[in-house]
Amino acid sequence: MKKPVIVYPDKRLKSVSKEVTVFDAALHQLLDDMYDTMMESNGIGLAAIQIAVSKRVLILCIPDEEGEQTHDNLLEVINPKLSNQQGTTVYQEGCLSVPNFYEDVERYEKLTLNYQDRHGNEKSLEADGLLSVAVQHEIDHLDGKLFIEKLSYIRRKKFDKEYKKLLKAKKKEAL
Ligand code: Y12
Ligand code: CO
Repeated sequence: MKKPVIVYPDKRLKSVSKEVTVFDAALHQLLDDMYDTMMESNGIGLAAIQIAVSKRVLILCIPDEEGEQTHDNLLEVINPKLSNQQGTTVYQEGCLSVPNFYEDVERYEKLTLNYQDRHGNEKSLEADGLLSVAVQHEIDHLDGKLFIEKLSYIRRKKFDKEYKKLLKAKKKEAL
């Protein structure tokens, strides 16, 4: 079932999520709810904290060459650990918790991701390109960090101004 996505400046987005120790039906339900939420919100990635669940769980569904997001491409990642980070790349990032704002962010180009699947099995993959960028963006959520914290001083000021305006307009709209 689709869940509400919490948005900046909600303080819960700053919290460090907890390791998963139990791989049970409740975890599977969380993963299924995250999938529904991400797909119905047109996202390519989502961390559990974005639906207010403080667990080290994230999902990714990177579009294929035709731009299609298929269930076969769904990656469910629990207790992720990064290693072998190499190179740098710049990608225009967006986040369901920071609506209407997209900015270039520098990240590692390539990395190794170790994680557990929904049954607790240990997995490993090599990532580059958009997958690598999205993995880093989502792991940052588990550590209470948002992509806007990686912007230069000037770009961050621009964001603060634009976002303030947006929140004001949304408040007015709700009246
Ligand atoms: C590059 C690109 C994305 C990531 C992390 C995952 N981020 C997302 O999946 C963001 C999705 C997103 C979707 C939105 O909805 C539509 O476009 C219809 C959206 O919309 C608004 O802001 C209104 C914003 C973000 C990492 C690296
Ligand atoms: Co995000």
